[in-house]
Amino acid sequence: MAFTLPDLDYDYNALSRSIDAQTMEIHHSKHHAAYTNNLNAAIENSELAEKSIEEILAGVSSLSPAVRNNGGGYYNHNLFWKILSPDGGGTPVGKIAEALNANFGSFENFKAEFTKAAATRFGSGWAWLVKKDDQLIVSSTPNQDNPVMDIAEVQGTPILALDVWEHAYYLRYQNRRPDYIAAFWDVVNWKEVESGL
Ligand code: MN3
Repeated sequence: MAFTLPDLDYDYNALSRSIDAQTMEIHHSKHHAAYTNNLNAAIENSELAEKSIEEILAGVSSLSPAVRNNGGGYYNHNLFWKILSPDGGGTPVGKIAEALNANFGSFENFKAEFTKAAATRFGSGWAWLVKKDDQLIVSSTPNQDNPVMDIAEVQGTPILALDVWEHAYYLRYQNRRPDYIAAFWDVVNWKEVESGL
């Protein structure tokens, strides 16, 4: 069973208050498609082809760089598209708000910690909100690594993700990663994030 590039739940221009349509189109139809195709090529005719992406990533320490990089790229973007929405943004309410308050003191504290993780990740990588047992933790990873991988510093289930590769923001924001991070909050789908709790 080959992995397939998921369709987005919204149009490429739907998030344009934060992310422009051309960036969305290239990011999904070229970058994410390439990770998907390269992952399939890397696991073809091996026992990995029978596993879920989570199972593959959980054992990635003993697998090839091609599986690590493309499997991570496949998984990470699947989550990223899901936690974005044209109806997103604002201040979270309900269970997710309670969980953020319990773990970080306040939504503003959480936002500051996540923003810092995204801004200070050197080079290409991701910022995460990770569910680990009953705790929520902010972390970041280089390249296409993620918290599902057995090589990650903070391991668990990511419920919020931010891609800070330059391909995610350079057309509109150029070198201004902090502006891209600030705009990201306006399109976060908190209902989807909450579903990961
Ligand atoms: Mn990307």
